[in-house]
Amino acid sequence: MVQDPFFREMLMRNPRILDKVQSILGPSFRLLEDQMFYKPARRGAPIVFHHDNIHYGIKDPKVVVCWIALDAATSENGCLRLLPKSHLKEIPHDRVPGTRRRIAQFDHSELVDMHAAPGELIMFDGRTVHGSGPNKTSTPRRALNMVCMDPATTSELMSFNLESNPYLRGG
Ligand SMILES: O=C(O)CCC(=O)C(=O)O
Repeated sequence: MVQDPFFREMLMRNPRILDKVQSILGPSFRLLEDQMFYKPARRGAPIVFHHDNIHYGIKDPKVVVCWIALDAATSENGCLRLLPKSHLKEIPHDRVPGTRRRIAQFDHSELVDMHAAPGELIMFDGRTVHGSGPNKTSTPRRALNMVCMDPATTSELMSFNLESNPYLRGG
C-alpha cells in the first residue's frame, strides 16, 4: 500500500493518525509494514494469537500497530481480539513447525473483543497479544493496518530500507 497514492494519503500522511503515533514513539518514526486484512464472507479464516514483535523478530519494544476497520468489526465477523496488559508481561509463544509463525500461550478467557465501526482506529503496542476469529457472516470484514517503529529498531528476521520502511515523521 505504501506505493498506492490513495492509501499513502489515508494512512501514512494522515496527521490524525501520525500525531497519535508521535505521542507514543516521539517525533521520529518509520513504517515497518502495512497490510490489508480481508476476511471474505463465511470463509474468512481466523488469525492465530501472537504479538507483532515476535512475528517481526524484534526485541526493541518500540512498535505501535494502527489497525483501521473498513467494515464494522463484530464478534461474529472476526473482530480483533486483544489480551489486555499483555505488553507488560512475557507471554510464551510456541513455534509452528516448518513456518515463521508463533502462537501465544495464555488464558483465552481474558481476551477482549474489539468491536469497531467503519473508519475506527485501534492502536496497540507491538507486544500486545492479539488475533481474530473466523468470519461467520454473509458480508466481508476488511481492515488495514500500519505498523510503526522507532527508527533504531532492528530485527533478527528482516532488514529495513528507506524504500519499504520510509520515515513517516522526522528522519
Ligand atoms: O485484522 C485481523 O484480523 C488481525 C490483524 C493483525 O493481526 C494485526 O493487525 O497485526
